[in-house]
Amino acid sequence: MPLPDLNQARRELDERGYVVLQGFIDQDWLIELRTATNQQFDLEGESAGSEFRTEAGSRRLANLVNKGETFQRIVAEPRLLSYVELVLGSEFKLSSLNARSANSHNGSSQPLHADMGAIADERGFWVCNSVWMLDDFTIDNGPLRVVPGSHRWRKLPSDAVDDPLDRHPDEEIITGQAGTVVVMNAHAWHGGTANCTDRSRTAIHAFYARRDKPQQQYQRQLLSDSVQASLSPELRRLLALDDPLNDEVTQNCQRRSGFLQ
Ligand SMILES: O=C(O)CCC(=O)C(=O)O
Repeated sequence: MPLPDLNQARRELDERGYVVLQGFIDQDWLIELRTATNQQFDLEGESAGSEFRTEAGSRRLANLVNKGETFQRIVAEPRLLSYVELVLGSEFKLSSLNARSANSHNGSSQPLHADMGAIADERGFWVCNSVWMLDDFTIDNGPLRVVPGSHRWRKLPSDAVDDPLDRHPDEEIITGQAGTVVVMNAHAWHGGTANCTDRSRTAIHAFYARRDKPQQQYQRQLLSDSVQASLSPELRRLLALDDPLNDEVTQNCQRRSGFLQ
Protein backbone atom coordinates (compact mmCIF):
# COMPACT_ATOMS: atom_id res chain seq x y z
CA MET A 1 0.00 0.00 0.00
CA PRO A 2 1.58 3.36 -1.00
CA LEU A 3 2.06 5.99 1.67
CA PRO A 4 -0.48 8.85 1.58
CA ASP A 5 0.82 11.74 -0.52
CA LEU A 6 1.54 14.96 1.30
CA ASN A 7 -1.73 16.65 0.24
CA GLN A 8 -3.80 13.81 1.58
CA ALA A 9 -1.68 13.63 4.72
CA ARG A 10 -2.08 17.37 5.26
CA ARG A 11 -5.85 17.01 5.04
CA GLU A 12 -5.89 14.14 7.54
CA LEU A 13 -3.57 15.94 9.92
CA ASP A 14 -5.63 19.13 9.67
CA GLU A 15 -8.98 17.42 10.11
CA ARG A 16 -8.31 14.47 12.39
CA GLY A 17 -4.91 15.27 13.83
CA TYR A 18 -3.15 12.11 12.69
CA VAL A 19 -2.17 10.12 9.62
CA VAL A 20 -1.45 6.39 9.48
CA LEU A 21 1.52 5.29 7.35
CA GLN A 22 1.15 1.56 6.76
CA GLY A 23 4.28 -0.35 5.79
CA PHE A 24 6.52 2.63 6.56
CA ILE A 25 9.24 0.48 8.16
CA ASP A 26 10.54 -2.26 5.90
CA GLN A 27 11.02 -5.79 7.24
CA ASP A 28 14.80 -5.62 7.68
CA TRP A 29 14.66 -2.32 9.50
CA LEU A 30 11.79 -3.55 11.66
CA ILE A 31 13.82 -6.56 12.77
CA GLU A 32 16.81 -4.32 13.44
CA LEU A 33 14.72 -1.91 15.52
CA ARG A 34 13.08 -4.70 17.50
CA THR A 35 16.43 -6.33 18.22
CA ALA A 36 18.05 -3.06 19.27
CA THR A 37 15.07 -2.15 21.48
CA ASN A 38 14.94 -5.54 23.20
CA GLN A 39 18.70 -5.50 23.77
CA GLN A 40 18.43 -2.04 25.28
CA PHE A 41 15.64 -3.10 27.63
CA ASP A 42 17.79 -6.07 28.73
CA LEU A 43 20.83 -3.87 29.20
CA GLU A 44 19.06 -1.23 31.26
CA GLY A 45 16.96 -3.63 33.36
CA GLU A 46 15.32 -1.93 36.32
CA SER A 47 16.78 1.46 35.46
CA ALA A 48 15.21 1.55 31.97
CA GLY A 49 13.73 4.96 31.22
CA SER A 50 15.32 6.62 34.23
CA GLU A 51 16.80 9.53 32.24
CA PHE A 52 13.22 10.75 31.90
CA ARG A 53 10.15 9.26 33.56
CA THR A 54 8.95 5.76 34.36
CA GLU A 55 5.35 4.64 33.97
CA ALA A 56 3.40 2.02 35.94
CA GLY A 57 2.26 -0.80 33.67
CA SER A 58 4.84 -0.09 30.96
CA ARG A 59 8.55 -0.26 30.43
CA ARG A 60 10.11 2.78 28.84
CA LEU A 61 13.45 3.69 27.27
CA ALA A 62 14.56 7.30 27.02
CA ASN A 63 17.38 9.18 25.29
CA LEU A 64 17.59 6.69 22.42
CA VAL A 65 19.75 8.91 20.20
CA ASN A 66 22.53 8.13 22.64
CA LYS A 67 22.02 4.41 22.15
CA GLY A 68 23.14 3.61 18.65
CA GLU A 69 22.87 4.34 14.97
CA THR A 70 19.81 2.11 14.55
CA PHE A 71 17.87 4.62 16.63
CA GLN A 72 19.59 7.68 15.19
CA ARG A 73 18.41 6.69 11.72
CA ILE A 74 14.79 7.23 12.79
CA VAL A 75 15.30 10.88 13.67
CA ALA A 76 16.42 12.02 10.22
CA GLU A 77 14.23 9.70 8.13
CA PRO A 78 13.43 11.99 5.18
CA ARG A 79 9.89 10.70 4.54
CA LEU A 80 9.05 11.12 8.21
CA LEU A 81 10.40 14.67 8.25
CA SER A 82 8.13 15.62 5.33
CA TYR A 83 5.08 14.56 7.33
CA VAL A 84 6.28 16.27 10.50
CA GLU A 85 6.76 19.48 8.52
CA LEU A 86 3.05 19.43 7.67
CA VAL A 87 2.31 19.99 11.35
CA LEU A 88 5.23 22.13 12.52
CA GLY A 89 6.39 24.01 9.42
CA SER A 90 10.00 23.82 8.31
CA GLU A 91 11.65 24.99 11.56
CA PHE A 92 11.56 22.03 13.92
CA LYS A 93 13.88 19.80 15.96
CA LEU A 94 13.79 16.53 17.82
CA SER A 95 12.20 16.82 21.25
CA SER A 96 12.87 13.22 22.39
CA LEU A 97 13.30 9.68 21.15
CA ASN A 98 11.79 7.04 23.47
CA ALA A 99 10.42 3.53 23.47
CA ARG A 100 7.36 2.36 25.34
CA SER A 101 6.36 -1.22 25.88
CA ALA A 102 2.88 -1.69 27.37
CA ASN A 103 3.12 -4.69 29.70
CA SER A 104 0.82 -7.66 29.21
CA HIS A 105 -2.36 -7.28 31.28
CA ASN A 106 -1.26 -3.84 32.46
CA GLY A 107 -4.70 -3.01 33.75
CA SER A 108 -5.34 0.53 32.60
CA SER A 109 -5.16 3.10 29.85
CA GLN A 110 -2.98 6.15 29.91
CA PRO A 111 -5.00 9.30 30.60
CA LEU A 112 -5.87 11.30 27.53
CA HIS A 113 -3.19 13.96 27.20
CA ALA A 114 -1.40 16.30 24.83
CA ASP A 115 2.35 15.75 24.80
CA MET A 116 4.26 18.18 27.07
CA GLY A 117 0.84 19.50 28.14
CA ALA A 118 1.19 21.66 25.04
CA ILE A 119 -1.48 24.04 23.82
CA ALA A 120 -1.14 25.60 20.37
CA ASP A 121 -0.03 29.24 20.62
CA GLU A 122 -0.43 32.31 18.42
CA ARG A 123 2.01 30.83 15.90
CA GLY A 124 0.09 27.57 15.78
CA PHE A 125 1.08 23.98 16.53
CA TRP A 126 4.37 23.20 18.21
CA VAL A 127 4.44 19.48 19.02
CA CYS A 128 4.29 16.50 16.65
CA ASN A 129 4.81 12.87 17.61
CA SER A 130 5.32 9.74 15.56
CA VAL A 131 4.49 6.30 16.92
CA TRP A 132 6.54 3.51 15.36
CA MET A 133 4.76 0.20 15.79
CA LEU A 134 7.33 -2.52 16.49
CA ASP A 135 4.47 -4.95 17.20
CA ASP A 136 1.02 -5.18 15.68
CA PHE A 137 -1.35 -2.78 17.43
CA THR A 138 -4.54 -4.80 17.88
CA ILE A 139 -7.84 -3.86 19.44
CA ASP A 140 -6.94 -5.50 22.75
CA ASN A 141 -3.16 -5.15 23.18
CA GLY A 142 -3.08 -1.48 24.18
CA PRO A 143 -3.43 0.40 20.88
CA LEU A 144 -3.31 4.17 20.64
CA ARG A 145 -6.49 6.18 21.05
CA VAL A 146 -6.91 9.68 19.59
CA VAL A 147 -9.79 12.13 19.82
CA PRO A 148 -10.01 13.43 16.25
CA GLY A 149 -10.03 17.20 15.84
CA SER A 150 -9.01 17.86 19.47
CA HIS A 151 -5.70 19.42 18.34
CA ARG A 152 -7.76 22.48 17.37
CA TRP A 153 -9.55 22.89 20.70
CA ARG A 154 -6.70 24.64 22.53
CA LYS A 155 -7.65 22.84 25.74
CA LEU A 156 -6.09 20.02 27.70
CA PRO A 157 -8.19 16.98 28.57
CA SER A 158 -7.23 17.37 32.24
CA ASP A 159 -9.04 20.76 32.20
CA ALA A 160 -11.95 19.70 30.03
CA VAL A 161 -13.22 16.24 30.99
CA ASP A 162 -14.15 14.71 34.35
CA ASP A 163 -11.69 11.86 34.08
CA PRO A 164 -9.06 11.68 31.30
CA LEU A 165 -8.73 7.95 31.99
CA ASP A 166 -12.28 7.35 30.80
CA ARG A 167 -13.18 6.41 27.28
CA HIS A 168 -13.99 9.57 25.30
CA PRO A 169 -17.18 9.32 23.22
CA ASP A 170 -15.38 10.49 20.08
CA GLU A 171 -12.09 8.65 20.49
CA GLU A 172 -10.74 6.52 17.65
CA ILE A 173 -8.65 3.42 18.24
CA ILE A 174 -5.62 3.18 15.99
CA THR A 175 -4.63 -0.36 15.14
CA GLY A 176 -2.06 -1.42 12.55
CA GLN A 177 0.51 -3.98 11.58
CA ALA A 178 4.04 -3.86 12.91
CA GLY A 179 5.97 -1.54 10.61
CA THR A 180 3.22 1.11 10.61
CA VAL A 181 4.05 4.64 11.74
CA VAL A 182 1.40 7.08 12.98
CA VAL A 183 2.28 10.75 12.63
CA MET A 184 0.22 12.73 15.09
CA ASN A 185 -0.32 16.36 15.87
CA ALA A 186 0.60 15.90 19.53
CA HIS A 187 -1.82 18.62 20.66
CA ALA A 188 -4.51 16.07 19.79
CA TRP A 189 -5.81 14.29 22.88
CA HIS A 190 -4.40 10.79 22.85
CA GLY A 191 -2.90 7.96 24.90
CA GLY A 192 -2.10 4.28 25.00
CA THR A 193 -4.95 1.98 26.08
CA ALA A 194 -4.96 -1.07 28.36
CA ASN A 195 -3.12 -4.14 27.13
CA CYS A 196 -5.46 -7.07 27.81
CA THR A 197 -3.31 -9.73 26.16
CA ASP A 198 -0.56 -12.07 27.31
CA ARG A 199 2.17 -10.25 25.37
CA SER A 200 3.73 -6.83 25.65
CA ARG A 201 3.24 -4.24 22.88
CA THR A 202 6.14 -2.02 21.94
CA ALA A 203 6.47 1.25 20.05
CA ILE A 204 9.14 3.89 19.55
CA HIS A 205 8.10 7.53 19.79
CA ALA A 206 10.06 10.05 17.72
CA PHE A 207 8.79 13.34 19.08
CA TYR A 208 9.48 16.73 17.44
CA ALA A 209 8.94 20.35 18.50
CA ARG A 210 9.01 23.73 16.83
CA ARG A 211 12.45 25.26 17.19
CA ASP A 212 11.37 28.08 19.50
CA LYS A 213 9.96 25.64 22.08
CA PRO A 214 11.66 23.42 24.69
CA GLN A 215 12.89 19.91 24.01
CA GLN A 216 11.35 17.20 26.15
CA GLN A 217 14.80 15.70 26.60
CA TYR A 218 17.66 18.17 26.37
CA GLN A 219 19.84 16.46 23.81
CA ARG A 220 22.93 18.58 24.40
CA GLN A 221 22.93 17.55 28.04
CA LEU A 222 21.92 13.91 27.61
CA LEU A 223 24.10 12.77 24.71
CA SER A 224 27.63 11.66 25.54
CA ASP A 225 30.55 13.65 24.11
CA SER A 226 31.54 10.74 21.89
CA VAL A 227 28.04 10.40 20.44
CA GLN A 228 27.83 14.15 19.84
CA ALA A 229 31.19 14.09 18.07
CA SER A 230 30.04 11.27 15.79
CA LEU A 231 26.88 12.95 14.46
CA SER A 232 26.41 14.39 10.98
CA PRO A 233 25.71 18.13 10.57
CA GLU A 234 22.12 17.25 9.68
CA LEU A 235 21.63 15.32 12.91
CA ARG A 236 23.33 18.04 14.95
CA ARG A 237 20.83 20.51 13.52
CA LEU A 238 17.85 18.22 14.12
CA LEU A 239 18.97 17.67 17.69
CA ALA A 240 19.59 21.41 18.19
CA LEU A 241 23.07 20.75 19.55
CA ASP A 242 24.45 24.10 18.42
CA ASP A 243 21.38 26.23 18.99
CA PRO A 244 21.51 28.91 21.73
CA LEU A 245 17.73 29.41 21.51
CA ASN A 246 17.24 25.74 22.34
CA ASP A 247 19.61 26.03 25.29
CA GLU A 248 17.66 28.99 26.61
CA VAL A 249 14.14 27.61 26.22
CA THR A 250 14.95 24.04 27.24
CA GLN A 251 16.95 24.87 30.36
CA ASN A 252 14.06 26.99 31.64
CA CYS A 253 11.33 24.48 30.85
CA GLN A 254 9.17 23.33 33.77
CA ARG A 255 6.64 20.96 32.20
CA ARG A 256 8.02 18.13 30.08
CA SER A 257 5.33 15.49 30.07
CA GLY A 258 1.63 15.51 29.35
CA PHE A 259 0.90 13.25 32.30
CA LEU A 260 3.97 11.46 33.70
CA GLN A 261 5.13 12.89 37.03
O1 LIG B 1 2.54 4.03 23.07
C1 LIG B 1 1.49 4.55 22.79
O2 LIG B 1 0.55 3.96 22.28
C2 LIG B 1 1.26 6.02 23.05
C3 LIG B 1 1.96 6.48 24.26
C4 LIG B 1 1.82 7.92 24.58
O3 LIG B 1 0.98 8.63 24.10
C5 LIG B 1 2.76 8.49 25.56
O4 LIG B 1 3.50 7.73 26.21
O5 LIG B 1 2.74 9.74 25.74
